[in-house]
Amino acid sequence: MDIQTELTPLIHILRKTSRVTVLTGAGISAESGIPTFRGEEGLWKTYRAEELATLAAFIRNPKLVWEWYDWRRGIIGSKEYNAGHEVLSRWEKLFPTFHVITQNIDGLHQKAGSRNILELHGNIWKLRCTKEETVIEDHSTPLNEFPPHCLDCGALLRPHVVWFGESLDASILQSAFALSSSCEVMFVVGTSAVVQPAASLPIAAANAGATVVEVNPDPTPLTPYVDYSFRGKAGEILPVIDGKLSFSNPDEEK
Ligand code: BJW
Repeated sequence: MDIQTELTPLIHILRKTSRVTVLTGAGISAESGIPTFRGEEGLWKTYRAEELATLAAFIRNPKLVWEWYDWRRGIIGSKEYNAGHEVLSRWEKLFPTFHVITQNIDGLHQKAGSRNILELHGNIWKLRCTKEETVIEDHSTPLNEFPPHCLDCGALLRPHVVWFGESLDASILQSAFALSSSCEVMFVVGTSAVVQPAASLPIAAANAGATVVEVNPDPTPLTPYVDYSFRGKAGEILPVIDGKLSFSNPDEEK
């Protein structure tokens, strides 16, 4: 079935929908030039998560971990949001209740103008004191010091991100599950849906009766459970949905 035909029933649903939640992953930023984690060109092909994205790795070698994050800050800082981020920012004004839950730490949803955002895995522009837990925002690339230290107490600063084996912020996670189980439509955009607990959010939405829509060039473990699966890039599929939503009659405007 071509995308236009498959879209028609979804557009009818979206027209009557007031509560939409979107879960995004690295794939939505891929078209901005930010590497994803998994897949042929993903970061985990070249770098070992155990050596760079765990607390044990940071304790063992904070300088190495910070050099890797500084390199990624350099890449992310030089990139712009894309058409996929833009559509989601527009939808915040279109639907009465609209939230983005992102696994991304790149801040591109905010840059695109989205405001109702939950960052599940933190933000690469924030640094956290390992002693006092205070969080500061710092956009300098490169950082002034490797590893950086807290200006107040001198303790090591760490990236304010969630590494493997670490718990997500409890109130953010609680809100994410609440938004997932109370929405009428959930979009799942650009995530491999393998990392927990984020991957459970669309299942919570489906279990609560939401229509679940996946946008991804590749199938994921979630694909068998979704209602609509659009195989393609977020920056191409989301504008098509957005364009069709703005026509008065989705059956006529193809
Ligand atoms: C496009 C595209 C385009 C390409 N358009 N799409 C229960 C069961 C099993 C394991 C666990 C479990 N609970 C916890 C775990 C352990 C672990 C986990 O899930 N492991 C699995 C890998 C097996 N989870 C955790 O440790 C979490 N903590 C936790 O649960 O605490 C409690 C606990 C601890 C220990 C045991 C039990 C409970 C924390 C997870 C933290 C994840 N952190 C990272 C790094 C963040 C910081 C950083 O960036 O440096 O988060 S890892 C990495 O994966 C990053 C991402 O946010 C996350 C998800 O990746 P994402 O976004 O899906 O990206 P990709 O690359 O995987 O996929 C990209 C997709 O885009 C692909 O599908 C492409 O096809 C697609 N795509 N171009 C649209 N243009």
